[in-house]
Amino acid sequence: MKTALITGITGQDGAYLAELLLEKGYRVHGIKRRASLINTSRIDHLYQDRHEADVRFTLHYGDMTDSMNLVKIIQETQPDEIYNLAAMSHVKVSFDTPEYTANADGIGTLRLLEAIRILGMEKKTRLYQASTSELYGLVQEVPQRETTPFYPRSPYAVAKLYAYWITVNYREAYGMYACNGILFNHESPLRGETFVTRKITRGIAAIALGLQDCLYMGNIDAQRDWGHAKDYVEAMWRMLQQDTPEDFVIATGITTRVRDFIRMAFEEVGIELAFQGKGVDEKGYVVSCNHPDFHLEPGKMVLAIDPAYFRHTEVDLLIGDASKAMQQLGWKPKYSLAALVKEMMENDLKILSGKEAQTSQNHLLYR
Ligand code: NDP
Ligand code: GDR
Repeated sequence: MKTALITGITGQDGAYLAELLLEKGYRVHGIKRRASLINTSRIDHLYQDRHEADVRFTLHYGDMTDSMNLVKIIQETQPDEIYNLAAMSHVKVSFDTPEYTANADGIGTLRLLEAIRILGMEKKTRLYQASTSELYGLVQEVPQRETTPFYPRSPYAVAKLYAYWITVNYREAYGMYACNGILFNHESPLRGETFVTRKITRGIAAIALGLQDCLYMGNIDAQRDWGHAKDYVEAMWRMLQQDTPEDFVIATGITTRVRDFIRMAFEEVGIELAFQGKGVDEKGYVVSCNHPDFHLEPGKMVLAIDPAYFRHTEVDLLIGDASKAMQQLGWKPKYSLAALVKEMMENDLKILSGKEAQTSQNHLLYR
């Protein structure tokens, strides 16, 4: 039985990856941070009481900023594979917390690599590093592939650039099996509520249910290559099963504007949206609402631009070329964007229809 250690197991990808590895018969250890409230809602269905027989799922308290803790957990768990998914992963928040982001996302990766080396496990333990399409930043070439030059545009992306190169360096310097998955945006019903897709589906569900008046957005002209997180964790696993460690782009090859994601999500609740104007003057109005369950007054403003959500430096266009992964890993995405939007909308309608009324000020809590 193989043993895996997942950092960031309480996050979106950590939850899907833990599920996948348990299905494959792995013993799974995860690192979670101590929080004042329980933060394991995405993985509670996997929890096993430690007094049960044949426990294959175990959580350990830890943090990417704590070297000694990481050494201890790796020594205790002796993993065959480590998936480093832990990160302060919000691009806009990284402008507010740049030093912490560098520490957790950049130096945190170094701490893991050094822990493996200090423990003499560099020939046993394989490492997956959660690299990102944010590394490409300011457009140099499209579609972006493994050879496209990087030009990071946020403290988050710069921290991830360090993590990318230190992973490559440890592979070359110490012969470690360590590789970077350069993953483009991937979403799901488990996506954090402050990332754009989930903010949209949750906001629209709240509007349709009469719990919120208006969705306040930032730059809706940004273009993203969106896939489903379930497909992407499969690629992570495949990267660690090869004969030699290499870096791979994982993407769908299709890019979509944020405004078109918004339009698709509104369509799920029968609302047809007319965009008027450009940039900060942009307003959306309900033209018609034909859904039997939802009734909104015609002409009601349901979308507005709030510059508070603009970024100091933006990544305008991401579109990935995953042909290397398709050829070498035999990977390809199964979900379409339409299926993803539908699944996310259905999930948020279900969650919010069982909830207390929210105020239209809720958007202030989102980033
Ligand atoms: P999430 O934000 O959903 O999850 C991040 C995880 O990291 C959470 O479990 C979080 O814990 C944990 N974490 C944050 N800081 C620390 C820390 N200092 N020490 C220990 N754990 C920490 O991210 P995703 O699941 O979406 O992404 C997984 C990884 O992949 C991240 O590294 C992200 O940067 C990267 N990535 C994501 C992409 C995407 O589109 N989703 C695309 C490309 C890369 P807690 O629950 O306590 O907050
Ligand atoms: P991103 O994801 O920055 O690509 O990073 P996010 O969903 O936050 O933004 C995508 C695009 O939407 C625009 N946008 C808004 N974004 C947010 N969050 N809120 C808004 O109101 C809003 N309005 C417009 C953004 O400006 C941006 O252009 C994600 C994270 O998961 C990273 O960890 C990961 O590395 C990359 O994807 C690949």
